[in-house]
Amino acid sequence: MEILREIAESLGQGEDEKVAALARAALEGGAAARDVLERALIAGMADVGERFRRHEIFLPDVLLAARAMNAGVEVLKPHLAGEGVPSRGKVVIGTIQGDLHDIGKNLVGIMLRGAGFEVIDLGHDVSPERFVDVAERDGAGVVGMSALLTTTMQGMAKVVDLLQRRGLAGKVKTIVGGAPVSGEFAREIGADAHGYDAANAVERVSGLFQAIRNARTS
Ligand code: B1M
Repeated sequence: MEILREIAESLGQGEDEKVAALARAALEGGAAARDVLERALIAGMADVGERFRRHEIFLPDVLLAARAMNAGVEVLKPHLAGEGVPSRGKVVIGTIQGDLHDIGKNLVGIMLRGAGFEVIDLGHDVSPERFVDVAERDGAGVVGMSALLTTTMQGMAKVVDLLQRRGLAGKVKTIVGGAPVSGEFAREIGADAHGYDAANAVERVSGLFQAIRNARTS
C-alpha cells in the first residue's frame, strides 16, 4: 500500500504531524491498525536504525523519528487497545536500568491493556529494586522488562535474581523482550518467557497467568 510507504518515509524524516495525518488517513481508507503499526511505523523505524548504524543520520534525527513514531502510535492506540475489559491480571512493565528506549515497551503496554491486563508502567531506566518492590507491593503476577542495548540487557538477570532472593520466584513470573533479547538469552538468565514482539508478549503473558492459575489449583 502506497500510504504505508509514505508513512514510513515521513517517519524517517521526523515529520510527526504528517505521520499522524497519514496514519489517520490510512485508517479511514480501511487499513488495519496492526498493518499501519508493523508495515509503516515499525518498518520506518527499522530503516532509521539501519541508517543510524551506517552513520548516514545522527542522534537528533533518531530523536525526531522517535517523536514521529509516538505521534503515529497515538493515532493507532484506540484501535489497538480494547476498552472496559475486566482485568485478567496485573503486569509491571518497564525498560531496564541504563536504557532510555521506551517505544517498544510502550507498545507492549498498549497491547497488554487492550487484551485486558492491568498494566503498571514504571517507564524507562528502571532499577531491579524498583521492578521487584512494585511487583511485591501491588501483588503483580508478571514483571515485563524491555532492553534495546546489549550493554543493558544483563540488568534483566539482576531482576530475576532479586525475585529469587526475595522468595518471589514462581509467584511472580518474568518476561523479557527488546531487539537484542532472544529466547536463548531468556533461558540463560532464568526468565520465564521471551516475547519477540508486542502481540507475542500478550500471548506469552496470558500463558504465564495460566501457569500461575494451574499451580494454584494443583
Ligand atoms: Co538508540 N540504539 N541509542 N535511540 N535506537 C538502537 C537500539 C541501536 C540498535 C541503533 C543502531 O546502532 N543501529 C543501538 C544499539 C546498539 C547495541 O546495543 N548493540 C542504539 C544506540 C547505540 C543508542 C545510543 C547509545 C546512541 C548514543 O547515544 N550514541 C543511545 C542510548 C541511550 C540509552 O538508552 N541510554 C540511544 C538513544 C536513542 C534515542 C533516545 C535517540 C531513541 C529512543 C527514543 C525512545 O525510545 N523514546 C533511539 C532509537 C529510536 C533507536 C532505534 C533507531 C529504534 C528503536 C525503536 O524504537 N524501535 C534503534 C534501532 C533499531 O532497533 N532498529 C536504536 C521500534 C520499536 C517498536 O521496536 O523497541 O525493538 P523495539 O520493540 C519491539 C520488540 O523488540 C518487542 O516488541 C516491540 C514491538 O514489536 N519488545 C518486547 C520490546 N520490548 C519488549 C518487551 C517484552 C516483549 C517484547 O516483554 C516485556
